[in-house]
Amino acid sequence: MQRVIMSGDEAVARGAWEAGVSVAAAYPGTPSTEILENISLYKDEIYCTWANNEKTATEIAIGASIGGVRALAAMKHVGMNVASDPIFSAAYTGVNAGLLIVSADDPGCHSSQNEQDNRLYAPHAKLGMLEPSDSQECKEFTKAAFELGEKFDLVMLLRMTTRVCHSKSVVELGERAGAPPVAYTSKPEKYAMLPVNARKRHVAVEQNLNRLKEYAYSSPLNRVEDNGSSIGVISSGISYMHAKEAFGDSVNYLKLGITYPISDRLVREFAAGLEKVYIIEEGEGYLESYVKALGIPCTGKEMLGCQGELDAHKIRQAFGLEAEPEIYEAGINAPPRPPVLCAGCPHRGFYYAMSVRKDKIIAVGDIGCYSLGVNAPFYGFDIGICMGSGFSIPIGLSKAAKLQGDKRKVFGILGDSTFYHSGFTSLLDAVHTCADVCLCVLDNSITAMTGHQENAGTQKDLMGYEVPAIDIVQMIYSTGIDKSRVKIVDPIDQEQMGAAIDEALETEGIFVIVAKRPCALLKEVIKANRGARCVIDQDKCRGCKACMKIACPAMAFENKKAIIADPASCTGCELCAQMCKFDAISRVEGGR
Ligand SMILES: Cc1ncc(C[n+]2csc(CCOP(=O)(O)OP(=O)(O)O)c2C)c(N)n1
Ligand code: SF4
Ligand code: SF4
Repeated sequence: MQRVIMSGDEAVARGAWEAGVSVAAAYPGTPSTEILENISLYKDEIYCTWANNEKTATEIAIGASIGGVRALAAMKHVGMNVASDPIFSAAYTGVNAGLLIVSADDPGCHSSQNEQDNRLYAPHAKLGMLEPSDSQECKEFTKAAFELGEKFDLVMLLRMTTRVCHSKSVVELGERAGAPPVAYTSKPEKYAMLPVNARKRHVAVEQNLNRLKEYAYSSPLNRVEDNGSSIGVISSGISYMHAKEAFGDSVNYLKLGITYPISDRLVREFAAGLEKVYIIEEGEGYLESYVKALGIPCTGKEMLGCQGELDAHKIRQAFGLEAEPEIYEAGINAPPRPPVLCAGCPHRGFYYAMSVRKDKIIAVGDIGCYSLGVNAPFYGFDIGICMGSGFSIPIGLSKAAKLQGDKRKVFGILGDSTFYHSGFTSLLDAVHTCADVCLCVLDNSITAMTGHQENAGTQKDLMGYEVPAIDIVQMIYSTGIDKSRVKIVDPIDQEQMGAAIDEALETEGIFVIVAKRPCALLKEVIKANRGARCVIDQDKCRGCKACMKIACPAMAFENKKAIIADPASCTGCELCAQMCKFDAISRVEGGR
């Protein structure tokens, strides 16, 4: 038996391969991204793709499942909101071959706009749910999810969290097996969710969940650890690991692997005779509400709260256990390092041009590397809610501004991947509503924030094959918008960038700016740049700090002069050079 160290995400990918999955789709999002990246290593056996959003990813997987092959769709927690429309109805249809939705939640908002707990989706959408605690379980539970989903005709949810996705632990590898493809046969009564069929399927899914609940009582995915204590802990996922670290063998455990539906019988038998039941869970009081609804007194959320990540330290403090090891002190004292736009980032040029015209603009942002423009020194936008909203919130905002006599123009800002994800439909609304807005696509030719995933605009797909690149400018023109209202500019070139914003400010009605320049970290960009960088002539520098206004992390101010403190990260983009009135900054080719 081969044993390797894998992250949870890698182990899910391996589990999918061992389970015989044939189709996998996802939209990237931390902490789920590496699942599809690793599935692509099996591209000879698994067709995999970055879909344009989580809804289409899920629908691709639904199609494959109905078509008779095992399929998986992976996403971060907020992605499940986008995918929830097909998920709620697919739950009624059930599956032909297994269908697994993987949700990677982000307690503590390490890289997310909220910390929603997607366990709540399972009862709401009527999905069978498994929650792994480590990498081995990630692999095994992925395989089990396909078996259980097929056995009970249920769509399954594998619910993970950041620490499960990204922690590494030992995994025993297996072989690729899984069920052979099931032939597709026409069954509209099962798969066409018109009211007449949906009513019957609602009955079926309830029955199927009850069958899974029966099974859960004796399933090896749930585990009781009897340490002879009068205190029992009920937990699941990473919280079980934290509970073990905090309580050790001083309590009994009910570790739930199947967290929807939960076996009442199992919980009742575990709790019987115990003096105290603690529910240790991160996020919402999901297990606690369930256990309390069974009439079993228990304690959890009142001690732990529902915000932020859980850890053994928090549990020890909440339950008055012995002092924590010193390692926590070290963690607490680590200095914060807020993320910044990279040296040479094209978004910096856009935000600088916006910042000098700030008084005339109300700006709405979105989610991507360009979100970092919200911080000092640019304070590039005030509002940022969810993907795609950067183009639709301005519609309502501009109507409100007009009603109140606010003369500022409302700008919307989003990136290329976000435009494909849901920004385009928002643009359609802007055109349809004759909105008086300027919508800006910061097209850096890649999905940068999540680690350079291909998207509909790239000529390569996830598997490395050549595919047609879908042109954003043509998409914009396809709305019928007058071409004179669309400006395509290089955001680093301040003359072009500034002129486009000025024109937008002078134009009544819709205006679109495509600020197009590839991400500075793209391999092709780095290669084409051939080590070019900028240098600052110290004799010419007057120490006026004009170049510091762009906050490039490659620059510093020392001894009353600007310097390129980190020449290795300088890309020679020359944005700083455009700031200098004294010609002190110049680009040198092949400077490294
Ligand atoms: C619904 C949803 N799905 C996924 C994410 C994760 N996510 C955040 S930013 C981003 C990519 C943005 O790419 P792009 O719009 O091209 O901007 P860039 O980072 O390249 O500047 C993704 C996938 C999210 N926050 N919300
Ligand atoms: S990864 Fe690319 S787009 Fe993101 S901040 Fe860095 S240079 Fe800018
Ligand atoms: S040229 Fe100037 S702005 Fe561009 S990366 Fe180098 S130091 Fe930063």
